Amino acid sequence: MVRQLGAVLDSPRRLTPTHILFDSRKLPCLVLGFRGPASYTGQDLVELQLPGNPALLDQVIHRLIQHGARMADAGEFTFTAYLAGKLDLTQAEGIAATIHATSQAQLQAARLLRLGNLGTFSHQLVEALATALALVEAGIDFTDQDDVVAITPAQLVERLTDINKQLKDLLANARSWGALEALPRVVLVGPPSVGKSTLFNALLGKQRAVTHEQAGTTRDILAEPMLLQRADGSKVEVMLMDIAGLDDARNALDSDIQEAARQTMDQADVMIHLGKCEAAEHIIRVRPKMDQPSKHESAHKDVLPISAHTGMGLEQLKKQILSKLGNRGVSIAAEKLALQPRHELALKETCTAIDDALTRVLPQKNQHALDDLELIAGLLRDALDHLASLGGEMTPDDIIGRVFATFCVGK
Ligand SMILES: Nc1nc2c(ncn2[C@@H]2O[C@H](COP(=O)(O)OP(=O)(O)OP(=O)(O)O)[C@@H](O)[C@H]2O)c(=O)[nH]1
Ligand SMILES: [Mg+2]
Repeated sequence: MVRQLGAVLDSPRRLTPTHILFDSRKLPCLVLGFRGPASYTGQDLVELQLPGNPALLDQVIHRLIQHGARMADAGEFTFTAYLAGKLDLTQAEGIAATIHATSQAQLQAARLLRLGNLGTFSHQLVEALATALALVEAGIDFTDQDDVVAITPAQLVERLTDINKQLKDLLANARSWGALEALPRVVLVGPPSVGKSTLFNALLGKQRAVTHEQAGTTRDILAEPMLLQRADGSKVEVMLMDIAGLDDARNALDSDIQEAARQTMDQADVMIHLGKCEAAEHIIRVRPKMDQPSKHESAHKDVLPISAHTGMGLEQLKKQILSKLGNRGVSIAAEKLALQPRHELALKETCTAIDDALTRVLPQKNQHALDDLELIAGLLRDALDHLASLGGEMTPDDIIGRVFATFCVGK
């Protein structure tokens, strides 16, 4: 087997069919080799592709461990790739965020991190800031040669202002990761059996909730991300929620179920009400099951007639949800960076340190040479430390540890 693996590395990136001998049974196996440094971690890598039976995989892993292999730690593959310079810290965070993403918006934001958008941005500014610092430090070394000025105060102001503007623009234009986690909630509300869960499924386009003619089918809170398309083609994501029908509680279980339903209603950004209710700013009133011969003559003009069975009125309902949401939906169309708290902190601290340096340099703007060189250099070094911690060019070990601790085993 080991000899075979060596051969696989000689013709990398090609699937080689083989088998593993297991207690005289032959287990089919495809082997894929990656010769370092052209691999994920930069090392020589061999991937085994086996029939996806968990018990079988356990046996193979056990056998490999008996022959000297070991399990990877959480995030070890990506950490090794990071150490080999294959990706920067923000890209590693993008991979962790992809693994944990629960919505389209999070997947999209994770993709931008993974592609290195934030890393490339910070790397360019690290270069610019390091150059400015080097020029200031050159002044410290040549203080006795008055006519030699590595950088004039005016030039330094210009460079620092430019860097600060780029940082502040990014902070102003990016959104925070927390906003992605808190998708606006659109809650389906009404009496039992009115058709909430059927509408939930119809809006999602999949059978997510159990539906039944019997009242009291839904007992728990169901939540599922839903994509809506605006008139301009951009997409927004909301969390669609289905709850138990509102009813009088007959026992302790009922009252817990009703309490959970009411709490969910309290947190709703938009409510779709399928029963009788008072009008309110965030409520869309619908009249369900319009495909059935109706007992009532016609619905009130503010009540949208729909049928989850035929799809009638559902497009109008989606439009109404969008208009009630205004700009609260989480947009996923824009190639907009989302910043995790660590990123925001590092960017803000960089700005603060540069602002402090500028406060020192600005009054000297018309001078030929800089005063307070050591102090200014110190502030710029602070700024550089914060900025370089973003991509991991200079990062205390505890930050690196925290980033990789969020991975699951084997990634
Ligand atoms: N004809 C017709 N029947 C519908 C429609 N929507 C739901 N139903 C039926 O109404 C019954 C109740 O539907 P559910 O979606 O389970 O109702 P619910 O409001 O979620 O009920 P609870 O979870 O018990 O509160 C089921 O038999 C559905 O098939 C519709 O648009 N047209
Ligand atoms: Mg239901």
